[in-house]
Amino acid sequence: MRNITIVSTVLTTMFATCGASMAATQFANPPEIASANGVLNGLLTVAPARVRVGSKQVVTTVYNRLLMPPLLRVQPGDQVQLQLRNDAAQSANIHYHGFQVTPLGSGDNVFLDITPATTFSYDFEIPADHPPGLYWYHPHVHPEVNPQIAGGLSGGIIIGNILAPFPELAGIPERVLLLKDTKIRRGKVVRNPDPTGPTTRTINGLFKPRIHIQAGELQFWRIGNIGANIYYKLTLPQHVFHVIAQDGNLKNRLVRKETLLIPPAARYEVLVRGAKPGRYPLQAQRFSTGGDDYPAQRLATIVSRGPRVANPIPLPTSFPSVPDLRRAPIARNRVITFANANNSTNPAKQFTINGKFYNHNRIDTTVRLGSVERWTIRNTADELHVFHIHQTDFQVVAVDGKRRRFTGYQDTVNLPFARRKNGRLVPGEVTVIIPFTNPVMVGQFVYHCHIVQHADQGMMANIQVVSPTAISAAAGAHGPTDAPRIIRHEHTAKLKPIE
Ligand SMILES: [Cu+2]
Repeated sequence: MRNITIVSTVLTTMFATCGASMAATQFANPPEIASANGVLNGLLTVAPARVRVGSKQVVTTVYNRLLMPPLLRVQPGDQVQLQLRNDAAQSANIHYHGFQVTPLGSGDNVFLDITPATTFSYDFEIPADHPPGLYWYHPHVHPEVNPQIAGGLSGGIIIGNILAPFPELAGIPERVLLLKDTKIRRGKVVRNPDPTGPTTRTINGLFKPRIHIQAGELQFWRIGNIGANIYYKLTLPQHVFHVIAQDGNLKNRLVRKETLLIPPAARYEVLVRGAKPGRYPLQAQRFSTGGDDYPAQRLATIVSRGPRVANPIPLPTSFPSVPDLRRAPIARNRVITFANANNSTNPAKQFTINGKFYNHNRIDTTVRLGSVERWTIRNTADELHVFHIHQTDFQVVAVDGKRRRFTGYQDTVNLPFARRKNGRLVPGEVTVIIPFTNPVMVGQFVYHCHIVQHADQGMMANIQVVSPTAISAAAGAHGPTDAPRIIRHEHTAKLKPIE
């Protein structure tokens, strides 16, 4: 990739000398709200609060006065009964990123507008067959997602027990590493920041914590990028990331990675085995998207201690199989184009999908429930974009025309930028197969760039999944209805003020 400098691996010994005098912050998992008896009861309050980011105290709008709010721990089959109290000056709502649940009513409904000084009760079921894994939550109020996530409004969710197929891994240490960054200038959090440039990166809100591991010990790290725009290119010298899941989807085999490139919103769940005793930097390498540059930063120090564990747990070798969607009949092929508008007159309109800026009153894509579709997603810009669709996962089958080995599904994918070839601009291209087969997704939702500044500035589209029975009923009554309108405030009446 262009403009990417690999910062040479820091020598462990040198690093140890530099870090020795600093007071160490100990790593800790985020606080948790766990479901009980099949129900997740909880309250998230959106309000300004004073929080610590690295060495600085800043006032910013967060959940529950915490830079890293509670991790929600739920089980497949649970009822989510979460209250969102909005004590901030702007509207809010919650998107449950990666959830395959209803997008309607009091479900994962991004069209909800929960106005200041109200409380909304989310109430929806997580299907009993929902894939377990790491997910996350954040506001999805257009066009305020960048200021809201960048200000600190994001947290983690874990569904079920993704290690269940591997009884040999039962009880290994679980570390949740939620990566969040905050841009601070002159002592203040930058509102609606431009993505590029220095930003203070934290893990679970902790700045450069120390993570302990024993030499030879196997740990389960659940790494999520819950920032607004930033990419993380992670390295950990002398260690390997053995990926078992991506975006809450178990792989069909162990995938070995020396470097983890984590676009905004993506999650990797990995096994890490402690190297010989020493200190090792978990490093975010310098990274450029072609449009935005992120300097390197150490995220944590891994402290490996001896003696080496006597009977190390072997890595799993047998994974449950995952259906390969290339075998499914394709109901429809679509080309979806992500582009930069290069619009100098209106800073709020900079990015398009299929030539259009987002319009909440327009349905851009209508899909019949039960269809499996192949989407070729093109990026004509000279910078990276990130494709994410709500309510379903997808299978990446090709990148820039090259077939991809099938290792599992994902809900977020990096879109390579366009390149000049023989004087011609060739778009970056990712081909995905999307199963619109789960009846739970019937309704309206969105797909968009997950560099959320881009989505705020137009790079988002509305999709409607309709059940065939509903189509025939509508056709009988009023003729075909291919483009019903979304009324942004249609659910406001369902707001339940609670005092
Ligand atoms: Cu983008």
